[in-house]
Amino acid sequence: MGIVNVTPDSFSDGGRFASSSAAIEQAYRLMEEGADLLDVGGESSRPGALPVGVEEELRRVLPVIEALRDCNVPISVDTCKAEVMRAAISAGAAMINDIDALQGEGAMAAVADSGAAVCLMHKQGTAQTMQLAPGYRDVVADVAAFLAGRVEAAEAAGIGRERITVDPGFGFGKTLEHNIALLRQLDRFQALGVPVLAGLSRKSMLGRLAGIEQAEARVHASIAAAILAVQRGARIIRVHDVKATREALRILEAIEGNHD
Ligand code: 7PM
Repeated sequence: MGIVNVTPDSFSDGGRFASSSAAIEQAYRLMEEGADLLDVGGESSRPGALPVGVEEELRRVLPVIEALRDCNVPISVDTCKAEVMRAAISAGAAMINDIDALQGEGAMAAVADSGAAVCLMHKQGTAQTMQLAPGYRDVVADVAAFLAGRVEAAEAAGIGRERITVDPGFGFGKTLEHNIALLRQLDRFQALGVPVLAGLSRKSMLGRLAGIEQAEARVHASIAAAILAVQRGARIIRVHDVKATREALRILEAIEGNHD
């Protein structure tokens, strides 16, 4: 899964067209690099980030989904808002990536009323507060229990298991130690019976472990993390660096079997 961020370039005079065309170019680049799925996001889930309104989020993501709908790569949309989910699915999105795990107002119904797939992600707290004091009894058990509950709720709402993936949400209300435990024991999430998605690309846990300040310089650390995640059963890896990740996965596949 290649990451396509649609962020407004407030200092360019190119306006809306510039930000959506930059995102579309990025999407084509990632498809050429071998992405099987693209994750289009118009709201920053960065810890401490200010929320974006529905209208603004739609203005960012819809032109990108519409431009990509006839490509052969399915489009996921990173959003927590039911209105954005419905509009995105109507515009051709095949999947909703919800860091709120469909707990928001109307979100469960928006996906249930469609044929779209969904990624249910765990996070503790809100974007504003989640990194202040993360706490768990047993991080792997607690996150797995939360995700099991969300899978159950989604199924009860009419979303078939074949449409569901789960994600432990690396960096979302977790200390470095929590993130390490989750990656080390990622195989335990396979017991949930749905594919596991892992998002580790360029994250600060990797920066801290490898001593790399700049996010863009964390490519090699991200590759190592992606390989570790796939070895522990992850089926979808959310990454910025598709080409490098695919090259590394080809080696893993040659040695351990088909992870393509
Ligand atoms: C700043 C901090 C900017 C963190 C962006 C982020 C995930 C996700 C994100 C993930 C799923 C990033 C994150 N992370 N969706 N959205 N899983 N499903 O590093 O781990 O891209 S945003």
